[in-house]
Amino acid sequence: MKFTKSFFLPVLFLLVSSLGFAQTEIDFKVEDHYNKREVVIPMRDGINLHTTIFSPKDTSREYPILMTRTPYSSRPYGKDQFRSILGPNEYLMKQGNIFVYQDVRGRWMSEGVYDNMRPFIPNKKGKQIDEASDTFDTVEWLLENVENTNGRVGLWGISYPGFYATYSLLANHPAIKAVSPQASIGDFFFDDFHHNGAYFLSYWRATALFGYEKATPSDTAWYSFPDLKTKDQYQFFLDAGPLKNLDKYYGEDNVFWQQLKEHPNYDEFWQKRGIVQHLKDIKPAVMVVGGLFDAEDLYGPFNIYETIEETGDNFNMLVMGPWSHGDWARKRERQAIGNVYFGDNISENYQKEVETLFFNHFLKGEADASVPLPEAYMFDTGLREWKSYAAWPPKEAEKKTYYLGDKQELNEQVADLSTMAQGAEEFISDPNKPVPYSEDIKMVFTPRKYMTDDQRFAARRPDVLVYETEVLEEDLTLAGEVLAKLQVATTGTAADWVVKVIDVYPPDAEDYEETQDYLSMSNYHMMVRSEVIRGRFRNSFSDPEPFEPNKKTEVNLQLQDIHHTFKKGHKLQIQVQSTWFPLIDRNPQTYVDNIFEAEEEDFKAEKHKVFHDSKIIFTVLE
Ligand code: PG9
Repeated sequence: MKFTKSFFLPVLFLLVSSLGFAQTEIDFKVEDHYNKREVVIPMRDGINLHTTIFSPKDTSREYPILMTRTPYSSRPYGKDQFRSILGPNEYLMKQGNIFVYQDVRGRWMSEGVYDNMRPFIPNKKGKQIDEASDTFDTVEWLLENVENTNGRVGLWGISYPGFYATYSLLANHPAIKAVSPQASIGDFFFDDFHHNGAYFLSYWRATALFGYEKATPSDTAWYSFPDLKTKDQYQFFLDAGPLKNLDKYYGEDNVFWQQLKEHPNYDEFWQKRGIVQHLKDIKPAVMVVGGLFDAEDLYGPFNIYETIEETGDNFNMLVMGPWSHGDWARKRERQAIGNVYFGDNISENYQKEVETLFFNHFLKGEADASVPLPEAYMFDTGLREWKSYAAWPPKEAEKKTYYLGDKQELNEQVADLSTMAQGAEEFISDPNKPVPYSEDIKMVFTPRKYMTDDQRFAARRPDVLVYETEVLEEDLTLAGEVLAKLQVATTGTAADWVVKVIDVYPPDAEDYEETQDYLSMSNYHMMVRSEVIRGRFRNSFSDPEPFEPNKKTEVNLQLQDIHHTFKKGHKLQIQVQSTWFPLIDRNPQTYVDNIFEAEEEDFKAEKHKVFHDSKIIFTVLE
């Protein structure tokens, strides 16, 4: 945010927000307060998009339009079928807005052909379309055909709808005044289906949801998920063997599965589908929202916020809470992820005091710099409290280097780096006995709980290296990115590298209500951040290269930002491993051009080394 504005005072912010809310009714029924209208809106190329409009029955005043565009359907369809809640939260619903839900092109009741992460076309000609032109044409139609609008439009969306909200920033429609991309996909090579080139095998079932085309508008699902006849995801995917064996579940008609297989590198196919690169000189007010433990889309929120911040002078803020994917939109008294509890009413307070304030200010209010919201509203997941910053990462943060030292110690100081550089830890990485990413057995649509799960099960495996500090004598706050600069070698010609940042709780840590029975928070190894890079992409995501066997090689891996205080009495731990199954697919560890075409015999156990001059560079707030 570049506005010069009054210094942000938390007490002002809380005061304004508490005054802004009429007593909400206890039992609010949408159909008692809103009229529903279902229309098809023609786009410039003649394709009709199914759009549902909810207008307040009270026509004594004007309202902004708040819209979301989704590939997941605007259900329930039918004039007298109503959702239980409209909009991003119940407060905005009860205060009165015009809410619009649209099936994006090629999905559900809309016409056209779907294109995953449809590429943005900067200088569209004639009837050329993309999601920006579809948004522009929709806004034009709504302003001309919906009564009681105040002429201002806001958009919001979580995950894929967050991508379409982000995309709306490129529509350049003057009526679009406020956009909140939430857990937005930024780029499918770094969000969801891949992380730094490693294919997320755990998303394989989701390919059914996005891969099949439909010929006509449909109010029922035209796709189905494969019946794998087991709930044991690790065993299923291990028994399946090389990725090519999964073809028996998806045919040529699964367009997205074919695209995933044909584009294993960050080639033009993926590059042109990334949205972050286009977010320059943005005009509408933006509030980027995400979860610090969001397993699906973390790259998106941080990189969308950062790119807008670097290139625009609009109001642009970041909110990152102790949330998994989309938690902030749910009302849950106790906010917990897996075994770890973070506090009460965190999502409700955010909805009431941040999200509603943002949209009211820019869609109904002054829409200027006076908005009492901070540049970065960040939850410290170690202290379990919110912090407000004038910049993200905080300008006062500094880089601090730790080494993956001898005796698997995580050292800030090293005596003799040249000696260190000769030493290394080594382990056998066997793709036929990969490190599980979780102790959980069940097949899930997309894994989430592992983001805070206990990592002791991994720490006790010989193919996981563990480096940790002494018990901390004072709090250590990480606020920003983590950069792993590994020095590695392998007897093979290909390898993946996984780095995990772990908060080791003290032996006397108390259990939470949510802590699983077989576990205890005593000595809990809480995952705080984790990331993987497919080693072939260490120098370029577009031009992969093999490792030279036994040659010491640098592999740099950027982990997504952290905002976590490792409290006095805890330990900071780093784990390094080369398999993470079946979160990601197995690397054969023999270099092949395309792992989707690897053969059984390509998969070989290899000896990997991590040298002691490998380092982790943290962003630390003193
Ligand atoms: N970004 C999420 C997702 C995309 C593709 C597959 C699975 C999940 C989402 O839109 O929920």
